[in-house]
Order: sequence, then structure tokens, then C-alpha cells
Amino acid sequence: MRVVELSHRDEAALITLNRPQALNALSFAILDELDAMISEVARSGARVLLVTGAGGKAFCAGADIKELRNRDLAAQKRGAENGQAILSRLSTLPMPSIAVINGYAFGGGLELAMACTFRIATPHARMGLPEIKLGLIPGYGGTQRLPRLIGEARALEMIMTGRAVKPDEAERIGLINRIVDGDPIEQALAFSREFTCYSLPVLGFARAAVSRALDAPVIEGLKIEADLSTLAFQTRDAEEGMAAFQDKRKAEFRDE
Ligand code: CO8
Repeated sequence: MRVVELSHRDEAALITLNRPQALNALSFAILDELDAMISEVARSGARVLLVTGAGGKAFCAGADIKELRNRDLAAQKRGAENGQAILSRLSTLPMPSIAVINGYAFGGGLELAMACTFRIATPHARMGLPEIKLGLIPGYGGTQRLPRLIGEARALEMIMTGRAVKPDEAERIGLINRIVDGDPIEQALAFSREFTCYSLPVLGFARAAVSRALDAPVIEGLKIEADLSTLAFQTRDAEEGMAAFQDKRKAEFRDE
């Protein structure tokens, strides 16, 4: 049995962290496999990626704390940079992604979820960055992605207290997009169909514009938006979308 499994459902690729006995904690072996799976998803024809955890109790309880001990500082730095690079590859995949948070998402687990385009959570999910309780701070992107999602004050509160939030608070502060009842994978697929019906490259321009704009002063962000919206006009899908509007019919996008 692999510690990370890749399967496909309709147009979706599904990555499942499969180490439930350790609450799907991110061992170095899991991270390596996750990296390989992300490359496989990039090459696949999938139009959305779902990421979840096996076992029903945890999405992912974070970095494997037992492995982090007794390593020299150079190895710790390489480890943080490697984890960051893997999650950045996930966030810049050609297709959007949804973290299906079906239990605990702590530390590196929440950082993994935050690298996805969207996050949905089941009612029993709990989310937090508890590194401070270990004498650590987040190292897989949490200090950078959390304030972008929920703002500086709330991010500092979560990071400095290590407090876990429940789904209703997570939804209110913008950490997750929605709370889902019933089969979370079915719910994620239903959510994904709200945007996979549109042009994949144009969705990519939208994601790139929003993520670049968050890193840049507004004046540069506006230039990026002008460039990327012009690129959208170059697609056949834009031609089709506007023609379909005028012809009063449903557009048939072909991702080109
Ligand atoms: N690492 C290793 N093992 C873990 C982890 C983890 N993060 N989380 C749970 N486990 C293991 C437990 O040790 C236990 O194994 P065993 O039965 O062999 O002792 C098994 O999973 C089940 O866990 P619990 O018995 O603790 O289950 P509970 O239901 O009682 O509690 C909790 C669930 C609350 C989730 C609890 O397990 C917990 O607090 N886990 C740790 C959460 C945490 O602190 N996560 C942050 C880790 S640090 C991090 O992510 C930093 C990332 C950046 C690193 C950059 C440097 C390279």
C-alpha cells in the first residue's frame, strides 16, 4: 500500500494521503511521494485536483514530529525549503485544486490545504498551526499563506496561540470556502463542477492574476491584470464564450 494514492474520478484527480495510523503526518517519504504524484497530476488530463486524507479522522496532522528531532540545522533548512517547493508546485499546477479537509488539518497539514486553490471542510474538521506549542513556527509556507487568506491580525493570533479553529469560524474568517455535509469527495466534485465547466487556461489566468496581485503593489497588480486579461482575449474559448452570448446559446469551451 502506498502512503500517497492517486486515483481519478471523472475529470478530477484525487490525491489521498494514506498513513492513517499517524493521522497522515507528512513524513519525508510522504512528501517525496506527494511530490511525485503532483508531477503525475500535472501531466494528466485532469481538470481539477482534490487532496484529502485517509482514515476519516485526519486530513493531515502536520510534519512528522518524530522525524524532525535530532537533525542538524542545515538538514532542517533543506527540509523546510523542500516542503515549501513541493507545496508551491501544487499551488501552481495548471488545474485548480481543492483541499477536502475531513478531520484534523494541523501544521504542515493546514499548510498543504492552504497551498490548494480552495478548501472545503467537514463539520468535524479542526484546523490550526500548533507549531508554537512545539517551540517552533510554521515552515511549509504557513506564515506567508495564512495572512494572505485571513489577514495579519487573525493569522498572528492563530500562529502565536496555536489555537485550532472549527469549520464555522474557519468559514467566517475566510480560511475555508465552505462546510460540507455528506460524502466530502462527492461534495468537492459538485463544487468543482461550478468552475470546471469553464475554460481551463482562462481559469489559470484568473488564478495567476489573483495570486500575483496579492504579492504586488496595486499599480503593478493592475498591469498584471491587463496582461492576463489580454491573454484571455487571445483564446478560442473567449471567442466562443462571447459568440455564444450573442447567439443566445450555451458556450462550448475546449480549453484552447
Ligand atoms: N507527527 C508524527 N506522528 C503523529 C503526528 C505528527 N504530526 N500527529 C499524530 N501522530 C501520531 C501519534 O504519535 C499517534 O501515534 P502512536 O499511536 O504511535 O503514538 C497517532 O498519530 C495518533 O495520534 P494521537 O494518539 O495523538 O491522536 P489524538 O486523537 O489523541 O490527537 C491530535 C490528535 C490532536 C491531532 C494529536 O495527534 C496532535 O496534536 N498531533 C500533532 C499536531 C501537530 O503539532 N502538528 C504540527 C507538526 S509540526 C509541523 O507541521 C511543522 C511543519 C514545518 C516543518 C519544517 C521543517 C522541516
